[in-house]
Amino acid sequence: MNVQTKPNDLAAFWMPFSANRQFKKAPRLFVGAERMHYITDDGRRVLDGTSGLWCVNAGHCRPKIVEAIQKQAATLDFAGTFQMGHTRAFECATRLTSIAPEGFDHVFFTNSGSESVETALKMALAYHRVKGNASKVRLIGRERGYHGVNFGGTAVGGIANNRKMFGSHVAGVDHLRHTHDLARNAYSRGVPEHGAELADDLERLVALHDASTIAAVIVEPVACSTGVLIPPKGYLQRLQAICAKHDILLIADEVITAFGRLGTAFGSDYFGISPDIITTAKGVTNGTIPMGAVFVKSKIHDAFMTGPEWVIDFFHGYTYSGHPMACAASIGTLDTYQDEGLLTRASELATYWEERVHALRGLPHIIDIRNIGLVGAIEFDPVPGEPTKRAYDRFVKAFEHNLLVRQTGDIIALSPPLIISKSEIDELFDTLTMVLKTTN
Ligand code: PXG
Repeated sequence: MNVQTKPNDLAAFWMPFSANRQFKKAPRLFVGAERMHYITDDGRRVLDGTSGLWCVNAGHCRPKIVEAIQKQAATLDFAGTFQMGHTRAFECATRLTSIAPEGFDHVFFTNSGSESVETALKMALAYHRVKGNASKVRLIGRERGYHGVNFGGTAVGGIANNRKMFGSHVAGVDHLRHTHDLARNAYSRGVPEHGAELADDLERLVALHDASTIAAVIVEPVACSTGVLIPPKGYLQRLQAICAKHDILLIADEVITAFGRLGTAFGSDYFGISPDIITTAKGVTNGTIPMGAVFVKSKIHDAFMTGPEWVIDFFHGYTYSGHPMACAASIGTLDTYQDEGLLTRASELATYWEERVHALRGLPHIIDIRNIGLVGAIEFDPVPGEPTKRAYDRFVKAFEHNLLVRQTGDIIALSPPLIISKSEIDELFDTLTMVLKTTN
């Protein structure tokens, strides 16, 4: 493989969610990838412990996906889907609904998780309006939630750094309390025991604002970006029941938890919940071509199909909604998931994974370890006065030792491609153990 691709100038690219000046002094650059590994510009093979950014669920450069994209590029490069169509988009939507949880019979295409979230929030508002409940306009998120970076998602999101610079331009937003409870749940294996009652926080917001003003609640089944916060037993069911009681739509933001991450096709399957709308992206194309998909129950979709047939039913969409290349990539991805049983593979590996991640307990500075499906998180006590440094230093050191992990706050998150073998799980944790033992 040609590794002579080091750019000679890093200045022009203003990198997202990055410490640009620091990165450009000591860049970490990839030039290739294959299955479980990235290849760096200096020719090292790095074990991908994060599926890129939680998206490459089937591993890198998989042949069926590569071939589908190549063929599509040479056959139909672009066709819009506003008042026109192309066959790939319909094929892709049908394939997607066939693996979705019961009742999710319709798909609206976007280009990212952020756009899926905006789409779902707007759908929820418009749904109540077409049903004659125009006063239901409030949107409820959760502290420490992440729903992308557009205005709606930023507003319902609950990460202070993502919000504080940008004002608050979406009116009528409130937040549930988060579910992270180290005092009661530290070192839980899988779903923690304590905290289902935190779902009753929604009743508090209903009492405050009145249900007649609330359109939707959006939560991630597992809040991954903010450090893998796993909901306590019964919490999501309780939240769903309260939403149903007050005619509040429940949006499950499954941008990370869909497509096999927890060992089921969707996170909603794992937790046995049935939300009204499910947002996805990332794994829908194995990260190859940007795409998002919002899954909708017929109850929502059909509510829009009541006016004159020639009138546009939902005034929303993107130039690239259902882009042919993305649809082809998604079909190739679904074929790969299906051929290799990847949507359930995490459940087969979960016990082995859990043992290895919890075996890190006792290494310096660790204050909690969490796991679910093929997701792990290690939380550290912060360096006094220097939050995030503890985990950042470990992330850099792991990369130097050919392992890619993801750092968020003082937490390291792990989410390898679902094709990982047991010996690669061993390699991942052997390297990490060495790194955690030898970093201050
Ligand atoms: N919702 C959820 C639940 C997400 O996890 C988004 C929306 C936004 O998706 P886009 O495609 O617009 O980025 C996300 C994205 C990390 C990390 O390391 C997580 C995300 C993105 C980048 C990094 O935790 N999640």
